Amino acid sequence: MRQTWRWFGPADTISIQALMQIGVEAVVSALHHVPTGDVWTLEDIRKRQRDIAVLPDGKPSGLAWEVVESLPVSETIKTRGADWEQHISNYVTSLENLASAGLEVVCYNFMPVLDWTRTQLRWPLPHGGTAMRFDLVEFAVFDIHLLARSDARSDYAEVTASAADQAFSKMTDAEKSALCDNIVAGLPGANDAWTLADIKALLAVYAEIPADKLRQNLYDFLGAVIPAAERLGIRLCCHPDDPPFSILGLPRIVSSPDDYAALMRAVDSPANGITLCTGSMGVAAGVDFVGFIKDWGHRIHFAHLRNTTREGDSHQGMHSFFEDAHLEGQTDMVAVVRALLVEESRRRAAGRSDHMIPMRPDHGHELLDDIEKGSMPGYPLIGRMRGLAELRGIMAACA
Ligand code: DNO
Repeated sequence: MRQTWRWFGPADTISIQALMQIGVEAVVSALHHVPTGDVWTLEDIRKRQRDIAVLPDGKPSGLAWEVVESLPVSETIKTRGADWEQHISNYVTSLENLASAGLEVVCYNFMPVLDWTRTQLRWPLPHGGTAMRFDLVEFAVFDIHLLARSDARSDYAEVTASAADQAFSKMTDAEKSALCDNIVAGLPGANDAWTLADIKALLAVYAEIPADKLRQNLYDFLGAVIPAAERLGIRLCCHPDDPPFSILGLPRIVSSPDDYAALMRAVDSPANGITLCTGSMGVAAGVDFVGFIKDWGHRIHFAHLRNTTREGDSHQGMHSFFEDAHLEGQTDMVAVVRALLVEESRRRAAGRSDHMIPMRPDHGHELLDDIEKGSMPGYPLIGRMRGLAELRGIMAACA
């Protein structure tokens, strides 16, 4: 597998020189400064390529930008809003510019309103490091009391809703605003940062968009952009919903292997592919990753490898979880990597030029100096290095 690393651009506190020392083989990046829906210009894309390939002293880094994560899909496209055609045309222009610059793998997601979501960004672990966590009671505090969404209460088990009432009654103003920020202010790489008022306005729009309609909007988006991707030699790959269940009463339509099977069949083209994210899909109990890779591995263009552990009871598919060490959560990472390596050999035998699947160690605990250095939530240096080192060990042993 191709060992990649997510780099957030020149503002990232981790340098390209550091990636060279880590032994990263290629870089995952995005033009985070471009507002969602606007065109990514060729000039901007080339500048990011240079930032990666050329070190400040002018020497080559030996690294290149190989995966785009993400070219975000605007709310206008997801909701099929008034400027849909303009946004589609901008998306296609961005794909054309990426292809002109030689980029081929483009990740996106179709999560309504919120991209990945956690309630705690630095949950203390017994060993002194920290992990990210999604606590259902805290999320219910946000939904029922801070956002005050009508009907929110009925989405939770009574025991969760009353625990949320209790927790809310004891929270300080600072704790309330920290919880809001964690959920709505946008985690690294999320499409947009919102205010509570924005979220309320968007929820009103989605009140008219049940899951079937959102699924149709996804298929309409793909119907419009996949022919362009095919023409340009681009492999789009949809990232799953994180967490893989409905939140805030919003539909989530790319949460499970079955959702992916439907998505792959709806637009049956290699350009319509998958970002396998073990950490997102693996939050649901009983996901058969090995079977999924056997069935749909030929359409997996990118892999995010990380692990989670579910906590407590589940209600309507929702539950708490935390981000565990890469080899310690509930997903059998050895089995996943082995299955991906088998897929790679199938591709080699079939003569596919894309036989190396780019993978990245997704997220990581904050460990040692990460804590003092104040890294971006989920994206610390040492925690991710630990993850990559462990995954690299599995790859070497299974090769
Ligand atoms: C979180 C990431 C997501 C991901 C997007 C893909 O760490 O995996 O932000 O980049 O959902 O579109």
